[in-house]
Amino acid sequence: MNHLPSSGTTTRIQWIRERLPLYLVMGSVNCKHTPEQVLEQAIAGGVTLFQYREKGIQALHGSAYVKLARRLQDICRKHQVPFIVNDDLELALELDADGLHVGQDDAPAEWIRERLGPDKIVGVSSHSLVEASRAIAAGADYLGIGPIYPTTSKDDAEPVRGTEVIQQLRHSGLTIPLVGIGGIHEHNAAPVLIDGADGVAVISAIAASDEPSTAAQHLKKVIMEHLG
Ligand code: TZP
Ligand code: MG
Repeated sequence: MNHLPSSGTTTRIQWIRERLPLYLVMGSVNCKHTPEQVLEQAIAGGVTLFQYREKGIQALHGSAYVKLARRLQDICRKHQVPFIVNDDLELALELDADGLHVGQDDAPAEWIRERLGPDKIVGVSSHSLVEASRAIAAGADYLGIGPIYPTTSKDDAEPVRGTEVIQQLRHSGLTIPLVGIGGIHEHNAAPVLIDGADGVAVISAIAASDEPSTAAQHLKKVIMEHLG
């Protein structure tokens, strides 16, 4: 990944924002083709950020889990796409990943920031203004907001929020980079951006597609039209 600017600077915020437009979140269970193929094709189609999220009943464990992470990280490095780990600080440290994404039920963001230091990206899932404000105070670089629409990719998903929560965060003056997540596809991505997100995070729209590259391209086109 190109160098992440120092914390607290506007260039860092801009750097993060530029990498959020099309954020692929994925693990082996989500993929119609091999995860390596999906990631390669998704990046070719315009994915700007990647999160390794190996979750679910069929998820890999132990050395298979770590080996897949390394292979996907190699692909990201080759294309200069930042590689973020979902909810596994030890893996993020072991791999020297570019960052970590945590949910509200995971380790506290303050602690994650302290352990990773200022030179890594920290993302936090937030569902309300209170959670968002807390995550910002804890040192989050970006927020994941959702589920925007109904999703079948997360077993313990919170209730659907619609894009209103994004509007609410922006109207309250929050300027932190943020992505919407949950049930986002080419046909419903526009309102997420119109209401104030800097990008969309998707699992199935790309990973479960027959043609991840085409799926990513189509999404990217809609996104860029609305990011201006
Ligand atoms: N967090 C909120 S919704 C969700 C996560 C990880 C799942 C998103 O998957 P999909 O397939 O894009 O709806
Ligand atoms: Mg989690």
